[in-house]
Amino acid sequence: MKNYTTDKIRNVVLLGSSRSGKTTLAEAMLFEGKVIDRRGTVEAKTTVSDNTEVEQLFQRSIYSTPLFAEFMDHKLNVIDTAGADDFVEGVILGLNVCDSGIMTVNAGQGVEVGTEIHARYVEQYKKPMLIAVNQLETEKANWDNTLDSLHQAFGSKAVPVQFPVSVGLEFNSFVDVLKMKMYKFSGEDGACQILDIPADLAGKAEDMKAALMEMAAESDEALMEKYFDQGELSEEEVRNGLKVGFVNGDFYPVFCCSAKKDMGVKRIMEFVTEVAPAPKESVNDKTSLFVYKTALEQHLGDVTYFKVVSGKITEGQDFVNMNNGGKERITTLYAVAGKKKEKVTELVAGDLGCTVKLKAVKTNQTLNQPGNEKVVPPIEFPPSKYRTAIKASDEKDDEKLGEALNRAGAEDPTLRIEYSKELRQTIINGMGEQHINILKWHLNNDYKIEIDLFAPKIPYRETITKVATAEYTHKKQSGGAGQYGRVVLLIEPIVEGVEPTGRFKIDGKDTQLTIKGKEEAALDWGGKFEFFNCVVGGAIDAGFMPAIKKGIMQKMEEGPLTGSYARDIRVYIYDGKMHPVDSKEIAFIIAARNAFKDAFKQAGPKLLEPIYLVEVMVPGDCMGDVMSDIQNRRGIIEGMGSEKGFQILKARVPLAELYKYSTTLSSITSGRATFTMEFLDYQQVPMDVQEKLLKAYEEEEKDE
Ligand SMILES: Nc1nc2c(ncn2[C@@H]2O[C@H](COP(=O)(O)OP(=O)(O)OP(=O)(O)O)[C@@H](O)[C@H]2O)c(=O)[nH]1
Ligand SMILES: [Mg+2]
Repeated sequence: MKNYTTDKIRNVVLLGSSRSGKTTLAEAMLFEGKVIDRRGTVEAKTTVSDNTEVEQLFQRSIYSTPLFAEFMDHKLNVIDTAGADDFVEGVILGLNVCDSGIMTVNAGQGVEVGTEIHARYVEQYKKPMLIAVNQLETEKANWDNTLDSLHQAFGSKAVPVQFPVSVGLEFNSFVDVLKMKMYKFSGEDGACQILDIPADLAGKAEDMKAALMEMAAESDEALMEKYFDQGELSEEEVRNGLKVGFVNGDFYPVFCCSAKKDMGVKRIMEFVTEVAPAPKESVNDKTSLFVYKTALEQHLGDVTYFKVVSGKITEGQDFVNMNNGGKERITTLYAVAGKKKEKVTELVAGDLGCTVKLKAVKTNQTLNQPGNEKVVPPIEFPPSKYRTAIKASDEKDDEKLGEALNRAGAEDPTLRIEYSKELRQTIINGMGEQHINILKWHLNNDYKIEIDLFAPKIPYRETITKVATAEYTHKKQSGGAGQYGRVVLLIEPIVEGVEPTGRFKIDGKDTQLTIKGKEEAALDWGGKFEFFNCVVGGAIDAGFMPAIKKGIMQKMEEGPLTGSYARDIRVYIYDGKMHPVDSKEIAFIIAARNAFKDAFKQAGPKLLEPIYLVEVMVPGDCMGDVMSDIQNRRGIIEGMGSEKGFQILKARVPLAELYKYSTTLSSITSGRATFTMEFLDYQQVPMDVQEKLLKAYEEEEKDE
C-alpha cells in the first residue's frame, strides 16, 4: 500500500439497526476498494468483517471491525459496528475516531429503534452522516415508506439525493440528482452504466436538484448571493455548498443501494471521497497515538488499534504510554481490514492502523513520542444496563475466571467487572443479556470454564427513624484471660439540617449528655456517621473509644437488618463499665457491636433500596405493555414524551426489580425498544418487601 497524506484519508463508521446491511455494505466497499476480489456473505460466513467464530455462529456483528479500502486515490478507513444495542461499544469508539458516518436503513423496515439509537449518538458526537437505504431489491422494500420514516425521524434534514427507478425484485437503477445521471446496474458485482436521465424522470430529478441547489446556496453567503443573482449554481458550487451543509451536519443526504448486489455502493464511496471531511489531525505536531481498541487475536496475540492523533509514525519508533509511563517500541505497522493486516511503513495524522505485541497498552490510552505531553481524553461509554452475578461452576476455576474476566473487561470497555466487597459477589455490568451471553460463550469455549450466572444481591442501605438506647455487657471470665466491657449508648437518625443537641429523655428523665469527643465521617458507601463520646466520671477510659467505634463500624458495615451497609446514624456513648484487669479492646468491640445492634432494632429501622431512573424509548403501539410492566416492577411513572416518532417513558424503578429488564423489554416490544438506566437515589423499601428480606437474611444467618 502506498503512503497516504491526511487530506487523502476518510474515516467512516458504519451505523444502523441490526441486519440493515452494514457488514454486507463493508464487504462491497472492500470489493470496490480492491482489498478483496470476491465478495463474501454473512450467511456463508465469508465476509472480511464478522470474522470471529462467535460472530459467524450468531450471524451478526458483535465487535467493531476496522477495515480499509483504497478508492479514487484515497484511503477509506471503515469501521463496521454491531447494530444490536447490547454491542454499542463499536458505535461509540467508531464515532470517536471517525469523521463521518454511513447509516444503513433497511428499505423493508424503514427507521427502526436501532437507527434511532445510533442517530442519537451521531447528534451527540456532532458528526456528519449520510443515509444509505439498503436492500432496495428485496420484495418488502418500500422507498416512499422509508422516506416517510426518515422524515419523521430526522425532519427536513433527511434529503434524498437519489431516487430508485423501481423498487423490489426489479430494482437495478436509480437517478442521482447530484450527478444528474441515471445509474443502471447489471449482474452482481457493481457493473454499472451511467446514462442520461430518461425524460419521464427528468422533471422529478430537476425538482430535487433545485431543492439541493437551494440548500447549497443556504450554506454559504457568497453562494446565496450568486444564486439570487443568477438563479442557479454549477455542479461544483452545489457540491461545495452541500459539503459545508453536510460537514456541519445540517443535512443527511439519502442514497439508494443494494449492498448484497453491490448496487450504488461505489457512488456512496465517491460521495465520501469527494464530500465527507478528511481528518482534522495535524501532521506537523509531535507524534501521538490514541488507542481505541485492543484485542487478542489468533496467530498475532495482542493487537493494538490506534489513531494517529498528531504527527506521523514510522516503524521502530519509541513511545511513552502517557497513562502508565511505560516505554513501548512499535516495530511493525499495519493497515487493517479484519483479519487481513497489510504492512505499511508509515501512517500520518488522522490515519487508523494497528500494531502487535506491545507490552502494557489498553484502550483509551495515549502513546506519545518522548517530549510530547498531550493526553487524549478517554472515550466515555454509556452506562451499563444489565447486571448479573457470576461464579465458576467449579471452585478450582476461580482464578482462571478472574484472569479471563479481567481480559474481557480490558478489551470491552462496556463490560465492567466488579468484585463487590459489599455484596461478596463478582458482578458483571454489561449492556444486555446478549452481551453477557457472548462473554459466557467465550468463557465456555475459549477458556473452557463453566460458569453460573444468577441475580446479584442488591446494595440495600439500612438506617433508623427514631432515638433508641441500649446497653450490652460483654463478660468472659471463666478460665484464661478474662474479657469485660460494658457499653451504654443512644442512637438517633442524622437528619439534614438538624443539629445534634445531646438532649434526650432517657429512662423517662430529661437528660443533657455532655459531648466530650466528637467524630464525624462521610461513609464510603454514602451517608454520614457521627460518634460522640459522652462518658463522664471515667466510666470508660477514652482509650477504649476507638475500640467502641470499631465495634459499631463493624455493624455499620454489616447492618442488623440484612447485613447491608448502614448510614446516617449518630451514636452517643454515654455510659459503661470497665474491669481493672479484664477490660480490653476486644471486650469493648463486642460490647459496642451488640449494644448498637440492639439499639438499632428498637430505633424504627428501615431498609433503603437503590432507585434507578429508567428511560424507555418505544414505538407507540407498545407503550401500554411497557407501562404496565414497569408498574408491575413497583415502578413510578415520572413522565412521558415523544421523540422522532417514538414514545419516551420515564420512571423511577427499584434496582431489585430490574434484573433482566432488557430481556423482558426486548420480548415485549419484539426488539423495537431501548432504554437507559441511571442510579437516582435511595428510597425506603415497602414494609412487605422489607419483611421478606429480613426473613431471608435471618435464614441465611442461621445457615452460616
Ligand atoms: N437482499 C439483500 N440482503 C441483504 C442486503 N444487505 C444485507 N443483506 C442481508 O441482510 C442480512 C443482514 O446483513 P448484515 O450485513 O449482517 O447486517 P448488519 O447491519 O451488519 O447487521 P448487524 O451486524 O447485526 O448489525 C444478511 O443476511 C445479509 O445477507 C441487500 O442489500 N439485499
Ligand atoms: Mg454486521
